[in-house]
Amino acid sequence: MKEFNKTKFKYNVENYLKILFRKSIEEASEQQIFQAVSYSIKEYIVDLWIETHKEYESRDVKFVYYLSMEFLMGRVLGNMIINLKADETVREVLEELGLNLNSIEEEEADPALGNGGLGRLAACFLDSLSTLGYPAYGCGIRYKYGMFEQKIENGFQIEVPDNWLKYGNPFEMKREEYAQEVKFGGYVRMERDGEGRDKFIQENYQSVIAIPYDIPIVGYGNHIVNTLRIWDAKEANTFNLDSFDKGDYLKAVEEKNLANTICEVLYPNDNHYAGKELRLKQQYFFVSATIQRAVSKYMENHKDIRKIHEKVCFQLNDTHPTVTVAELMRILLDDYNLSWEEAWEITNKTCAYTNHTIMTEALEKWPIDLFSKLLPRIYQIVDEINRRFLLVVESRYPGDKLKIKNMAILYGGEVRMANLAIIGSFSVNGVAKIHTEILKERELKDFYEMYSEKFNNKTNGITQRRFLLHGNPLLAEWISKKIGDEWITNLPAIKKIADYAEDMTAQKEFMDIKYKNKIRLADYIYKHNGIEVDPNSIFDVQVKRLHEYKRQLLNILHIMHLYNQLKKYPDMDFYPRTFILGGKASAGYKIAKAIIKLINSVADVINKDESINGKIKVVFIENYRVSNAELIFPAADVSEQISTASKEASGTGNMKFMLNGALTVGTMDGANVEIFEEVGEENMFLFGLSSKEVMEYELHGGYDPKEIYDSDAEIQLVLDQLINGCYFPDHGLFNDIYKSLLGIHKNEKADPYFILKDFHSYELAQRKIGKAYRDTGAWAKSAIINVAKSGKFSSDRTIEEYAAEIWKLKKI
Ligand code: 26Q
Repeated sequence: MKEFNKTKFKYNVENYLKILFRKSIEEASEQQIFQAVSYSIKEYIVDLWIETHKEYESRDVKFVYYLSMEFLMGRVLGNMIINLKADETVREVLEELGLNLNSIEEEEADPALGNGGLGRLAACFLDSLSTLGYPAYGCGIRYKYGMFEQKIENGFQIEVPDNWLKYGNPFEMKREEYAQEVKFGGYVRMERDGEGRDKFIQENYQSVIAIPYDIPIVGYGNHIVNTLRIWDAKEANTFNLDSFDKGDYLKAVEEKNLANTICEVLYPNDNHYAGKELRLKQQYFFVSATIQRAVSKYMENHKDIRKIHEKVCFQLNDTHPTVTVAELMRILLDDYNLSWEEAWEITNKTCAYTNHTIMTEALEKWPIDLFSKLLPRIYQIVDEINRRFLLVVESRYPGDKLKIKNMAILYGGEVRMANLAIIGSFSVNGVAKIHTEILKERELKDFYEMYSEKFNNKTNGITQRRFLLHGNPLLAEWISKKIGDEWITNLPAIKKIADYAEDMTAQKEFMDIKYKNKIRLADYIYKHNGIEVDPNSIFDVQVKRLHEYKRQLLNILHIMHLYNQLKKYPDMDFYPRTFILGGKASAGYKIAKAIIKLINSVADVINKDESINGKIKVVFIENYRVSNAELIFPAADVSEQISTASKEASGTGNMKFMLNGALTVGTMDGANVEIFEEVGEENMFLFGLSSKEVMEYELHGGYDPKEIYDSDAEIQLVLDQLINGCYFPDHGLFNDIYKSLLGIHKNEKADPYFILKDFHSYELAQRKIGKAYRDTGAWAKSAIINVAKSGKFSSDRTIEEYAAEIWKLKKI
C-alpha cells in the first residue's frame, strides 16, 4: 500500500497553487492555500479510494446504503489528515513552507447539510463505517444552502443563507456517468403486455436529472475510503430534448424550475414536521436516484434481482427516506416484472428503519391529494401495500377498528410515513434503551404486538476521532501518554484512565488541560461576544438546537433566580459560574426565538451588573455548529442535558461532553439513562420527573403550574420578571413564554414541558454542583471517571451492532 509521501505532498501543495491559481505560496491567499492543501490530500486519497472499491468488487461484498436527508459533516480537512495518520508529516511540511495547519483548517467552510442530532449521527456513522472497514454508502442531497447562519442582532436571531459552496468544495467529485432520471407528476396508464400482465406506464410527467457528487470518507489508519454520495438536480431537457420538439414549451420551463428548486435549501426544522410539497419532492428525488443506482450497480455484477437483499441493505434515517419502500417495489414490479409477492418479500428483506423521535409534532404525514399528484405510481403502490396490510390486520384482529386506525398507512386523508416504514422494513430500531422501550410500550405498541421480531435498540454513539482526538488535542495526548492510543479505535480501552482518577498529579494535569481549553474558549467568546469570562469559574454549558422540550427555558429561569438570590444575599456562599448557551431556532418557531432573545436580554443585564462582582456571566454563542462545538465540549465543566423526561430520544451532545470530562446535570431521559448506568450516582447530577411520571401526568391532561406559582415566591418573582420589563422594556415579547408556563392560552396545556414542576429539583442539583466543584480533587476524579466510562458511547460500538444485527455486513 502506498504510504503518505512527504516530498510528494510538499511538491503538490506548491504545484496545485500554480495549477489552480497561478500563485506562489507568498502570493496566495489563505483560502487558495486551503484549496491547494486539500487537493494535495485528495490526490493521495483517490488512490486509496480506487483500491478500496476494487477490493469490494473482487470480494463481491454486501453494502449498506445509509439514506439520510442530512449529513452534518463539519469541516473535513483536519479529520481526513488525522485519519490518514498524516498529521505530523503534514504539519512538518506546512511549517517548512511557513504555513500553519490550524489556520488553514479555519479557511474551510463548515458544511452544515443537517439540522442537529440526526444529521450529525449520520456523519459519525460514516466515520465509524470506514474505520471499521464496512462497505457503505452515505446517500443524501447536495443542498446549495445548508443550515442557515445564525446572527444575533440586538439579542434576536437573524437567519442568513449559508453559501458553503462559494469557493467550491475541493473534496467532492462530480460523477455525471451515474446520473439518474427522476419522474414527478403526470398520470399512470395501464396496458396488458404480450404475456397478459398489467404494465403501468407513467406519462406526461416532469423529469429531473439527478447528478451524484461523491465525497471520500477516510477510515482511521486503515486505508479504507467509503463514499458519501450527495445528489444535485439538473434540468432534463438537455438530456431529453423532445419536450421542446413537441412544442411543449411550458412543460420545459416547469422542468427547469423544478430542477432549480429541489436542491436549493435544507429545511431548518429539527424535530418538527412541516408538510411542504418541496420537501416531499426532495425526499423522492434523492431516494429514487439512490435506489435506481443501487439496483443498477447490483445488476452489473449479479444476475438474479431476487437475491439483491444478500448484497444490499437500505437503512432509512428516520421516516424522511421512507418512499424507498415504494420505489424499490416500483422497480421490482415495473422494471423487473416480479410478482407482487416476490417484490414485497425482497423489499422487506432489504429495508430497515430507524426512529429518532416520539414527539407527535415530528411525525410525517402527507395529504393523500398532494402525495398522489406528485407521485402517482408510487401512490398506487402505497395504496396496494396498505390494502394488503389491512387484510392481515383484519384477519388477525377481526372487527378491531382501533387497530386499523392506529396502524393503517392511509388514514384520514393522509399517508403516514412511519407506518409505511415499519410495515416495509425487517428492522425497526430506536436510538437509546429508554426510547426503544417507550416505542414498544406506547407509541408503536400495536406494531410491536404484531411484529415484535422487528424491534430492536441501537443506542447512539459519537466518533472519538473528531470529538476527542481532533477537538481536544491536549486531552487526547495526555490520555495516550498515560494508557497508550488504543482508545482511538477501541474506545472501551479508555477505561484504563480510571487508574489515574485518584492520582493527585494526574488530577492536577487533567484540571490544567481543562483550564487551557477554557482559556481557548474564553478567547473565542471575547473575540465573538466581547464578554470577558473567568476560566476559573464553572463553565456550565447547554448547546443544542433550541426546542421547548430541551428546556433551555429551565436553564435561563434558573439563572434569573440565582441572580435574584445574589442581589438579595450578596454574601451568600456561591461559586462563580459562566453559563454558556448556544443553538439555532427553526426560522418559524416563535417561542424558541423568544427564548433566544430572553437569554440574550438576561445576559445583557447580568453581565453589566458590577454589584455582583462577575459571579455570574451569561454567554450566548452565536451560530453554534460543528466547528465551534469542537472548541466548546473540551472547555465544559458541566453538561446540561435537561430535557423533559421521555422527550429526547437519545441525545448525543451528552456523550461528547462526557468524553471530554464534563459532569452531566440531567434528567433520566434518552441516553442520559445509560450514562448514569456507566458512571453511577456519585459522578452525575440527576434531577426531575421520571419518564413514567411525565407520561402519567400527560395521560391525565397535565398538571397545574398555577399551584406552584401561587405557593412559591421565588418562582413567582422570576416569572413576573418575564413580563415586568425587568430584562427587556418591550413587555409583550416574553408574554408568550409566561403564558405557556401558566396556561393562560386557551386550548393549550399549561407548562407542557414541566419546567416549573422540575424547577426545585433542578435548583437543588445546581447547588450540589457548586458544592462539589469546591473540592477540586474530587471534581477531577469524577471528571476522569466520566472520560473513563465513555467507552460504550463510541459510534464504533453502535455501528458494530448495526452491522452484526441488522445489516449482516462483513468487514474487509
Ligand atoms: C421533518 C419534516 C419536514 C421538515 C423537517 C423534518 C425534520 C428534520 C429533522 C424532522 C426531524 C429532524 C431531526 C430530528 C433529530 O435530529 N432527532 C434527534 O436525533 C438524534 C439522533 O438519533 C437523537 O439523539 C435526538 O434525541 C433526536 O432529537
